[in-house]
Amino acid sequence: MKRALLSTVALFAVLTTNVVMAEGRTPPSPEKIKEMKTEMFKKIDTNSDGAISKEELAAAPVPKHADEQKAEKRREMAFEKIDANNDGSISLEEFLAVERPRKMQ
Ligand SMILES: [Ca+2]
Ligand SMILES: [Ca+2]
Repeated sequence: MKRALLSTVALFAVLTTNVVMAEGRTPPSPEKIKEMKTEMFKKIDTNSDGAISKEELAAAPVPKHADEQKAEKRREMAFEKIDANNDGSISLEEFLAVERPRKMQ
């Protein structure tokens, strides 16, 4: 369970890093984070049906230096973690419910 949570945080960190970098250096407000997450959701939801399928998540970009196999496993685990009602897709609500990674020590 702990490992799955860490993977979610790792995935989320990877996804948000791109957005934060695109947004500049200002620390984002909670509203901004929600907005960013919604944007991110829309980006991953390529067929715009309001839910992220496993396939869509698998197609989401990963950093080039990332180990493909590890990234794949992480995504699998993250998917299961985020999909709170286990219906096989991630709704925007479920996506927004993902906690922001705490500050790394
Ligand atoms: Ca979709
Ligand atoms: Ca779901």
